[in-house]
Amino acid sequence: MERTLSIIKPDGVSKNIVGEVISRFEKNGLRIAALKKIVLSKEEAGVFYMVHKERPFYDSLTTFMCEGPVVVLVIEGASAISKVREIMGATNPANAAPGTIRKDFADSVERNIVHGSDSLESASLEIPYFFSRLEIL
Ligand code: 3AN
Repeated sequence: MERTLSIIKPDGVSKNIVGEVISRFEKNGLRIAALKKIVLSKEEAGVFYMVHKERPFYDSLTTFMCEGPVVVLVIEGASAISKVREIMGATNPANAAPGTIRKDFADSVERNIVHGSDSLESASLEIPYFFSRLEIL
């Protein structure tokens, strides 16, 4: 059993596909262990994406991430980390496999609808960034 952090980004929320994204996780046997809708500050988005600090898209990415509400989720299940990433599709929607969330809904490599932790180590840092122990059921 694994837990992973997912974020439905501001583009996913404004396209009104929160339910669709969650449904794709649930239909693949994953369970929602925690969920909330929040608005990130530029600083909070910046800390979350700190690993990309030196990348040319860091400023634009962190501005995008706080342009509107996001839905953050803890997702639980067998191989949850790799399953969520498979359901999301490749970072660039142009390269994403058919039937993935990013292929179906993303507008660009930056505005790509959804985040999913990329490793056990990232998940173990990202989950407590948003949720306390008491909020994860
Ligand atoms: P993933 O979300 O697929 O793990 P990462 O960790 O490489 O991808 O990138 C984090 C986020 O940064 C992506 N979800 C996307 O929003 C943005 N991003 C990645 N690469 C680019 C790029 N070349 N140009 C603009 N934004 C990017």
